[in-house]
Amino acid sequence: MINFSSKLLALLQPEVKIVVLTGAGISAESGLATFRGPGGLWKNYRPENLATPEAFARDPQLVWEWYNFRRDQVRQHAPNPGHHALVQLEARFPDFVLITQNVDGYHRRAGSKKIYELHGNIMQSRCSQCGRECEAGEELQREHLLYCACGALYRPGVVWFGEALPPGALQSAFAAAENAQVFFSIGTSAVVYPAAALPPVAAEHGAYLVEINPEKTPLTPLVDEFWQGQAGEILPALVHRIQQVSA
Ligand code: BV8
Ligand code: ZN
Repeated sequence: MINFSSKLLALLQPEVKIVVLTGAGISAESGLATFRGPGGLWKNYRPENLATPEAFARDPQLVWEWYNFRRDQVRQHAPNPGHHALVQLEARFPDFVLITQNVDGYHRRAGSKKIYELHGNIMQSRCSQCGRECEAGEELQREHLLYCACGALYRPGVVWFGEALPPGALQSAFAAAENAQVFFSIGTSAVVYPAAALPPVAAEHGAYLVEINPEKTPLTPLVDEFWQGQAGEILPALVHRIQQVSA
């Protein structure tokens, strides 16, 4: 069990500025495959080779097959206690911001409100020509491909490797990281940029850095506390401990 330090518990006063960055690991206990862990492969393809504009240009049908498979996974599973514990933290701390690399929409589904989705949302589609956006299922389907009313192909509403992140969300995420007093990096391998730059930026600006992951990552040497384990167990325990000390 994690022994939450008195130093961290003392920092977690009601007015504290908390920022949380999550990655695919927080959805692992929901049953969704992570990118780089076991199950991250799909039909022997690596995500990095499919989540690119080049892959979509080369074989849109294959890319859509992968995204439709992942959309079904998202529909079949649900947020887990880790997502719900973050909703409780947001309710307890007014100055709380959640930044996610995940595209599964599980934080919003669990009830989180102040979210910056850096890599988009898999349950949305965007026209590759006119930019029109729609929810999954509203597209015109022909064979395995999805078309916009303008006749062009829809693409999944996510940020692919080599593509710029949504500028608004990215700027807000860095501004939040620079002002954070406590920054949690949860369930991310900390290798995908620019998201992976957020925890070091927070630390450089004086934030107390906490990492939650069953494995060490390139970020681990930088953090103030490394809690080795599953987010779905550690986060509810943290919420419980905070309730105890403030009771
Ligand atoms: C950009 C959406 C420029 C799509 C995703 C060389 C060096 C440095 C950078 C680069 C480089 N070559 C290329 C780059 C840039 C590249 C990059 O960083 N590549 C990496 C691989 C080196 N970045 C980009 O291309 C970005 N764009 O730079 O554009 C630009 C600028 C201006 C104008 C034009 C262009 C775009 C990056 C976004 C890519 N899209 N997703 C989709 O999902 O289909 S990224 C993808 O990786 C997911 O979003 C995922 O979330 C993200 C990061 O992975 P993680 O979330 O960390 O997941 P991972 O599986 O890796 O790790 C899971 C962790 O959870 C593990 O540590 C595991 O131990 C842990 N875990 C497991 N179980 C649990 C757990 N933790 C807690 N509890 C558990 N139960
Ligand atoms: Zn269109």
